[in-house]
Amino acid sequence: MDQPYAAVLKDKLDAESLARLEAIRDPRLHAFVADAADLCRPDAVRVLADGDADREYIRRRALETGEEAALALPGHTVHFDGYQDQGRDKEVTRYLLPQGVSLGPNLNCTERDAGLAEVRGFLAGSMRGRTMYVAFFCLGPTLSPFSLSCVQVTDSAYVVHSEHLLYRPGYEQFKRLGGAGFFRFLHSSGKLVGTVSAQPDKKRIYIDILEDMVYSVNTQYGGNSMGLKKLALRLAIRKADREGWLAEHMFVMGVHGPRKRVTYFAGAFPSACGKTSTAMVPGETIVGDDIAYFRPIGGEARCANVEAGIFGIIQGVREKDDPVIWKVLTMPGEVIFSNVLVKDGRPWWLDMGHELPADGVNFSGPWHDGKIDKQGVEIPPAHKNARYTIALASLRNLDPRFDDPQGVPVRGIIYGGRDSDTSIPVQQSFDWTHGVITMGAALESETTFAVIGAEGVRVFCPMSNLDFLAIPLGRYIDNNLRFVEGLKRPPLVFAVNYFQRRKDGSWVTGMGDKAVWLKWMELRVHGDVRAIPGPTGHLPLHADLKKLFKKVLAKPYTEKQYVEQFTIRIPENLAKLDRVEGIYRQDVADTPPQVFEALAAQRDRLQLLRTSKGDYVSPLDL
Ligand code: SPV
Ligand code: MN
Repeated sequence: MDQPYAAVLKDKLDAESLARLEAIRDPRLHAFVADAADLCRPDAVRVLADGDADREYIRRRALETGEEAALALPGHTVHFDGYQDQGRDKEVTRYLLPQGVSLGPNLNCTERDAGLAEVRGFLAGSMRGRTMYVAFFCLGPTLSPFSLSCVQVTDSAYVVHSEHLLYRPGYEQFKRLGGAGFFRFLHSSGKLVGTVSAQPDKKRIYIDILEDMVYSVNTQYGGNSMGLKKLALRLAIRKADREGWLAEHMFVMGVHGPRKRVTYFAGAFPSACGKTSTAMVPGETIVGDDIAYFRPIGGEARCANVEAGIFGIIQGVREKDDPVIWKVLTMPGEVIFSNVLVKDGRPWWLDMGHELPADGVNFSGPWHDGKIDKQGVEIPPAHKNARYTIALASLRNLDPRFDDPQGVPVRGIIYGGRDSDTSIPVQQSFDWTHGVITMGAALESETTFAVIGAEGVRVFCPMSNLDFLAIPLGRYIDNNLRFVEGLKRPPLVFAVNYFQRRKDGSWVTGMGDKAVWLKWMELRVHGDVRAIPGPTGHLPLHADLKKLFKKVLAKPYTEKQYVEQFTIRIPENLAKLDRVEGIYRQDVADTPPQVFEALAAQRDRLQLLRTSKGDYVSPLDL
């Protein structure tokens, strides 16, 4: 080990940890760990290897530090984040911008030197009295073209425990490859009251794009503290841009068609808009629910789940609608519940299909019905963004190819947002470019609780990935457009909308109907059903949906329902085109010209149809 690091590390590491670090022959890694220790001043540094002993050690530490508490069922624990730390915090998540680099006005940036000084100032001495853990992971399957090495340094056993469930082990990979282009994450809990941040105003998540490194401090919420999740996605988007692949906010799943056919789809939905529940639709198989990398391999679009677990929203998980998850959450096995209500050692969450206790412990501390916070706002029994963390291995619907080093071949991409009044439940684009632009780049969605801020506001949400973009938006769209160059068979592109409402606010489609849309898309991939060309894409035929509703859900599906759901709302669609085009014209200097062309062509088709058929056009009149 190089001399300058040796002194710092020898002082803090026991012999085993030192040997483990030295076994990775990469001076950048040694420098990173030494710098973190020197800056944060932990009492001890523990370097973790792959394997059960260290996993068990971390589980124990999370209980000893009080970051997690045991629940009644074996393997179940609960973790609470601070009252103001219940979701990703966009405002304080920033790119450190080196001189001369611009990421466009859609991305939150801060000048690099000032940002580094600020965040390192908050980190200085922040681990006194604690142990600093050094943990190694692999994003994507190991020994695969998708593999990406990451090292997480943190003083939170909860963070490491979560990552043990959510990611593949990476220590052996580091030993084999050295760091080779690895990502580094430094998280410190900061000053605490109990187990949550004492200084929420000093919460910072700063992404150093020059160094492939992220700093996070004074936060516990997983989406802010776990480097491997959305912070790694940001770095991966930059790496993908450099290397010619894609890093997306997408689930991956196998949809099961006729004669045992399995067709793989990837789908981008904003947070809390049905991504996990789509990937978990009964009868299908899940590869992943949140982040996927895409590579062209052998002339095919292939993709891999970056993760090995689920950090899922627990609100609304019910025995009847989500039998697979329900079972995992109610049987012994390793589960971390976060920000639920706990009463008598049992976790309770919103909309679980059971009446909740009138008191217990939640993210506000001891809680009782009617408890109000400092602003006089009533505190719900559990937070809407309460979550469960589990390994995918605990799911009985796990797709057998989930760990395939070559990924799975993707035949369809699905874009979906929370849209109460504009788009129809399912449609297929005319081609890749039309889909990427009018369904992906033009995606809008109403905001949810997954991000701190107001809910229900319609926002621009390209590819459901805007929150994580780390390159200028136009460039990212261009990468998506060009991804299929040279592919023998580009995936088909679809758009879905589960959130259409009537004027009185009631839902137009049923919660479980997505199972039918998936089967229809699967049949379209193989050319097994016809479709009706409309102004915004190809629509399903009533007869095909009717058959599928009967077969998949044993439900009738009337022509009246079909007409209500699939009527093209021309004024709403035109207004959306105006909004989206306005954003690209005003804010996105590097918008590829195809975007304007595709939006204009869509406008022309809608206007032409309006001239002959009026504002609202039934699919039967197309
Ligand atoms: C999301 O919000 O999209 C999530 C959870 O998947 S988080 O880790 O907060 O990003
Ligand atoms: Mn997500």
